Amino acid sequence: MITVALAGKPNAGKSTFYTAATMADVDVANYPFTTIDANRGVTHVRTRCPCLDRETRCGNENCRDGKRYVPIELLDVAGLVPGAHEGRGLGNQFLDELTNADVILNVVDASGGTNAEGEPVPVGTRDPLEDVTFIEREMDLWLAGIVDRNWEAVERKSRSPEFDVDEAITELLTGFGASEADVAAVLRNVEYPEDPIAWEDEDRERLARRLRRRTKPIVVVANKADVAPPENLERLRTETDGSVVFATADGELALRRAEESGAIDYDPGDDDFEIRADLTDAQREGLETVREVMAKFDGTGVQTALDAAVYDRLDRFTAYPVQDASKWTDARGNVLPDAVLLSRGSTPRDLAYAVHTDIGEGYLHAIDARSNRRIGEDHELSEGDVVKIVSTAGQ
Ligand SMILES: Nc1nc2c(ncn2[C@@H]2O[C@H](COP(=O)(O)OP(=O)(O)O)[C@@H](O)[C@H]2O)c(=O)[nH]1
Ligand SMILES: [Mg+2]
Repeated sequence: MITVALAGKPNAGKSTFYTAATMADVDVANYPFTTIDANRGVTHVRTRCPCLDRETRCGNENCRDGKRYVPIELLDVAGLVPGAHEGRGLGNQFLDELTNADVILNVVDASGGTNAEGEPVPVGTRDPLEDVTFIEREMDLWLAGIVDRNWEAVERKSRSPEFDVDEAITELLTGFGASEADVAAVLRNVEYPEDPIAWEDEDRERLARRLRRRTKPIVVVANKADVAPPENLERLRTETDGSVVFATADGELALRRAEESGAIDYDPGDDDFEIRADLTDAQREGLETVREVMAKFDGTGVQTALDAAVYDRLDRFTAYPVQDASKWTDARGNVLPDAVLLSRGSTPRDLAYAVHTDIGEGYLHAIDARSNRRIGEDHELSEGDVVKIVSTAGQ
């Protein structure tokens, strides 16, 4: 399963985001290091269900009226403070936790109401752009540290006649969780000395920075947008690469709780909601405040951030394996039973492997269940494809 990790300094709103997205109970409090152990939970990305192209909705538990929710894993790591890569504030433990993530949501306090350490200060005091860059810097330095600490081993190996510098670096970095393809792609684009002994700190840092960008892409979540001064919003919009998502994590949490209690109709990612039960004036007022924020930012931003991480940053798309190409069902008659997140460029055989190794190994051919035509071996699948896989392994 794809893993998205929440990173950020204490009090940025990570646990609030996590709780809202997973509706699990974790501590949400106004002091640093509330979250000591990494929390792992299931949340979803949202997409358009192919059942919208049929006469009736599929009825899958992850489909609400054609809004399809595809499970992913969400990780809530405790707050990072400047100097984390040197172990400050339990930094190493938290950074190690990020090793398991495919993509990072960098949650920043857009209101500027917390200092570098995450302690409350008057709103507008802290420049949120500093929160954006410090997380990247901490991650880069942390990875550079890993390379540094293992460099002696590379130097030792260089005395052997079969030594190959690319191979040695690949070995070092795959140990950290990078794939060989990632390391190869990074090495292709940097200049570096053949002899490991000639490497400078600068060479190692450059390597680490490039690899971090490739293996841990980041989406910036400008949280607390509900109380952020307009000039902060403007700066975040113009001075990041435009990929920032404005959010109100506690607005989302309020909606999820109201939805759970039956007070409102709301599906995560909607840009509005409907009140359906009698509420106290205070409850109604609270929800109306959230509604105003949603109108400004096209929703609470929580679902948008998750979708941006998986569909944009990781460049995934959703494909739907079925057994019956005309009914779009599995053997038990469930319509569109599974949704699989694949990397851009994936073929029907890749989908088969994603369903099950045996299905992949026994792959014979595939049928596009929309057109009922056979799909070529090299055909690249795309968002919303419904595919019947024919395999010797059955399905
Ligand atoms: N105004 C506002 N406050 C928020 C928002 N999200 C979280 N908070 C508050 O910020 C504080 C810290 O939140 P928490 O989730 O514990 O932060 P963490 O340390 O990053 O996990 C809590 O008081 C939250 O209620 C938001 O979107 N808007
Ligand atoms: Mg927390």
